[in-house]
Amino acid sequence: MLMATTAQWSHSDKKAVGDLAIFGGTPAFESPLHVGRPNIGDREKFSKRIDDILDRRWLTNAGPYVSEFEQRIAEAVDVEHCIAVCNATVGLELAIRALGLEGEVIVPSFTFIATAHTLQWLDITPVFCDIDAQTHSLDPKRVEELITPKTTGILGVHLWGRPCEIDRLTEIAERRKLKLLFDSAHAFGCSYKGGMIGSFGNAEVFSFHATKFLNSLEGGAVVTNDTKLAQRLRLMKNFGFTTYDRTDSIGVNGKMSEVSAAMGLTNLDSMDEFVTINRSNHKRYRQRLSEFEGISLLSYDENERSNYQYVVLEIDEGKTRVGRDQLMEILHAENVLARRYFYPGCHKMEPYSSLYPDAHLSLPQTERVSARVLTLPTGQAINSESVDIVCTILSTVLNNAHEVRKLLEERPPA
Ligand code: T4K
Repeated sequence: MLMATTAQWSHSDKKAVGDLAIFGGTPAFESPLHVGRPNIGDREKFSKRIDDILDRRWLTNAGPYVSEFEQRIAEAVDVEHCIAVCNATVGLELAIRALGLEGEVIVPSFTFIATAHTLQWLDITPVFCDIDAQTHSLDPKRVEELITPKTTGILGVHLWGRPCEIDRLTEIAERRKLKLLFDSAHAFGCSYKGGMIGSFGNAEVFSFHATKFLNSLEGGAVVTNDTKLAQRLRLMKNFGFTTYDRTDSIGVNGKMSEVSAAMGLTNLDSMDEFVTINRSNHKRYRQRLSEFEGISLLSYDENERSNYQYVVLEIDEGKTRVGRDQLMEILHAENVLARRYFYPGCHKMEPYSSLYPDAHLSLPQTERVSARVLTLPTGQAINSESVDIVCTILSTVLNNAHEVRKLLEERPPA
């Protein structure tokens, strides 16, 4: 198991404003504490699988480890078909094409840019829909209002691994005869009303990127209970080949390699350990941060299964006095690389900000939430001591907010 990043301070330090690295103190951590530091399972098991791959000289193209990985993912999320792919972005593109989406697709703007790019890449208009401020996911009421004769589908995102309002989206999609696809990049191992994420809509797409709770170095999977869709996806991810020298339709190279599958299998073996660590870090952050007015930690439903992959703070600057971006700067100076995912929202990034300059007018909650959110490090590389130090830094800042703010404002321009 990986050791946590070395701290230069114990959590009893950093009690005074002058101790903060941004004002000249020594950074709390020698090396950076990342959001998205990979979880890594048993190295011996991984090495043995790599030896097997080399001995077999079967490196990619539907090798035995990819097949085993697909089978185990399908079992884990209780779905009939799993098609492993090289990453979730390509997985989404394949699913969008295989489902025959075109025209307009309704999608949140508050998500990683890949969600919107997969539509635009295929010349489909991403129609940005506002989120619900509580769930951070598509607001079903707003979805309904955005449906036009050109709409062919809804692409929901289970942001932070917390499920969308799946029942309501399913009802809308069925009634309005739309396809329903989920970007489940964050949600492997999570459940909704007792059913595993992966089994909803027409298809769902997981990411197994290095930074994800479960990684296969790079990788992803499309999961579905639709047998015909699964057959189409299998052909499409392998250039459209139906036999050695025949294609019936267009395809691409979306295959997962054997080395990626070996990493995915190794990490699947350790998945329970990863959940336990994330859960315990999350609980520790909650205990330490609950006393601060103006900071709320997004919760996971304890009646469902969750991977607790993200530690997401919402900062209400009116109460904390120190803003989200100032807090991030202070943490970065301490080598705590907090991230403001998914700021500023896809609609404010190119090409969308030029294509849809007025999009912000209908996205008030997206704008509000993306200005308040800060994600903190968690995962196997973070232990409770690191969590305590991060929280001590935050508490020093918040308990001395007026002084900190004044000192920040007095700094000479960079
Ligand atoms: N849909 C959603 C909702 C997504 O969040 C994503 C990906 C996708 C679709 C597409 O999935 P893939 O096609 O990637 O399978 C990172 C990831 O690259 C991206 O996969 C992920 N979402 C997103 C939320 O986070 P960046 O731009 O923040 O990556 P980067 O390089 O800044 O890395 C994040 C942190 O992790 C850094 O502090 C460094 C650390 N890190 C990273 C890597 C790769 C490590 O410590 N070790 C590593 O090997 O996007």
